Amino acid sequence: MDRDLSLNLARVTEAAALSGARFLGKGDKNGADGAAVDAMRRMFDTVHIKGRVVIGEGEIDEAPMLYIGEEIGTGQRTDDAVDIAVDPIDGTTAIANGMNNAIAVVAVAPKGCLLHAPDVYMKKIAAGPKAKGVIRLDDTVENNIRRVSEAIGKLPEEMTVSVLDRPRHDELIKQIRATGARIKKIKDGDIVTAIYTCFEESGIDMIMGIGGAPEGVIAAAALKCLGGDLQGKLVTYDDAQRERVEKSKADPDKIYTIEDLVKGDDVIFAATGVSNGDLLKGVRYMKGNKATTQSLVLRLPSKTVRFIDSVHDLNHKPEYAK
Ligand code: VTB
Ligand code: MG
Ligand code: MG
Repeated sequence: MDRDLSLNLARVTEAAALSGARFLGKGDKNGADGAAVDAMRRMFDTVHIKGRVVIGEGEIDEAPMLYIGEEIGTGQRTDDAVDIAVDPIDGTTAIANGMNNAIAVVAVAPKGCLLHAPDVYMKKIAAGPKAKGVIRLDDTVENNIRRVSEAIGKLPEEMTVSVLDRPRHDELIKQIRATGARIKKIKDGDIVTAIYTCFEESGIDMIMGIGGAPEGVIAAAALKCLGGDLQGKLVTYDDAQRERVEKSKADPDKIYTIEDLVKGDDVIFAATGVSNGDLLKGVRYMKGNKATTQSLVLRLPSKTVRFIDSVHDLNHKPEYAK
């Protein structure tokens, strides 16, 4: 893929963040999502790719934009036939409640390289580069923590495992505690939290537990660029979810490695903070009708980790001005 696509993807996530951030603390989850989707879609219309959404806002009948299968981009560079995974806001509940860790995010890879994960759940385990190759979803929590502990040179007591704060994780939390490892519960945002495992200064060494399956593929794209590791297995709780898995080509029994989730040697990932997080600052509105954003852009072929700080003059971008 054209490496200059990176900057355009940053524009796409910046647009979603600038629009979604207006809703911080407003108690309007759907409003935030709608604004971010709309802004992301409009910015994609200016990008010279021939893209297809493989992970998006839902099926065609339930999502007006960025639905699965939607053709995206100007189509001008047909050599760049790409698959696109989007989450215009991961953390809409966080935005609605004025809480941390919401991001706007996209991952783009050559056609056929991203797992077309159905909108169900995924049991996940992820860790940073030093622990690459030692995590195994089919092994016990205790064994995984022990192996990661040895790989990263920290005692379990010195490690922090991040887990989504959900009743379904009560047993997992007990098992993690039994190893001595510390736990950081998160309300939302398991994409950005998986990314934290690749930045030692974040203090997060692993993530474990069940989150969204689409989020698992997007996180895998980032972790592959960052040299980290992730495995996932689909989880369903009701018939509707089982039907979605059946309709997809995904295998409900397979443990997907990071290479299965994101195939090949080319992927570009971009994320912009919507609300503040430990890696990316959220959108800030400044006097003089300006706003700042902070984005992370990753490109697998070069392994470049790029942070982009932008100041947006909203006088020149009336669509984001209030
Ligand atoms: C997680 C979380 C996401 O969905 O993937 C979660 O990281 C899973 O769904 O930020 P439940 O909320 O039903 O547990 C999100 O909260 C939203 O996409
Ligand atoms: Mg999400
Ligand atoms: Mg979302």
